[in-house]
Amino acid sequence: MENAKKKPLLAVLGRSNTGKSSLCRMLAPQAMKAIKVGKYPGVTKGLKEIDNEDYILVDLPGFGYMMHVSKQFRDEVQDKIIKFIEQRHREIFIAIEVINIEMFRIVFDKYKDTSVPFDKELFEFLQQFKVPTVILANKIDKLRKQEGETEFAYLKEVMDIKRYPGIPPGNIIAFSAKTGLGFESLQERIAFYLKTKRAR
Ligand SMILES: Nc1nc2c(ncn2[C@@H]2O[C@H](COP(=O)(O)OP(=O)(O)OP(=O)(O)O)[C@@H](O)[C@H]2O)c(=O)[nH]1
Ligand SMILES: [Mg+2]
Repeated sequence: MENAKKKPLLAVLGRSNTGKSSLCRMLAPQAMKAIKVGKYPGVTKGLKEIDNEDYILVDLPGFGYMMHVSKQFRDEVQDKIIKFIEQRHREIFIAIEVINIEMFRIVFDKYKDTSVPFDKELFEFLQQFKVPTVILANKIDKLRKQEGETEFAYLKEVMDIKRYPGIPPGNIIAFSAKTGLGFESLQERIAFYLKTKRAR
């Protein structure tokens, strides 16, 4: 038990309904039943920690709209996510920020002229704490090949990760929890950061 507590954390973050829990199921198939997945935003309501051999997998609720809950509950959930990052960032060996690439441009462009859009804000927040971060352009299977490439290029351009020397270009991955596209690249990144964390 004592040992389990010392395992580093893999945190899965992002907006609601982007496929965070679906990704967690891929990473920990043995815990499939304990991880809820659903069609509406707001399925995951609390932080779910799953012991996954070398690390603790943390499936978090989504930022933004949640169905079937009050605004007060939603605000509390969002507070919890922020506190989790602020208080436990040293334990996180990798954060995976999951984006729904099908919707990314629409949501991003809506806010880009008036504020820092949320997806970028979350990434920057994690960088303030120097948390190694991988961005997944999930649901790429929903777009035609050409469109997928265009949207993925747009994501890379606006997230502008090259401003962060600690984050290599390979940390943005075109992904599909449905087809498994990108899963090998992600696993390579996870193994890399796990090894790096151990060496620290
Ligand atoms: N086509 C497609 N659907 C996906 C993919 N990943 C997830 N989904 C679907 O998207 C919906 C939301 O998935 P979840 O994994 O529950 O998303 P979440 O980010 O955990 O959602 P919240 O917990 O509500 O924030 C489900 O209907 C999934 O089956 C994907 O790569 N492709
Ligand atoms: Mg979820």
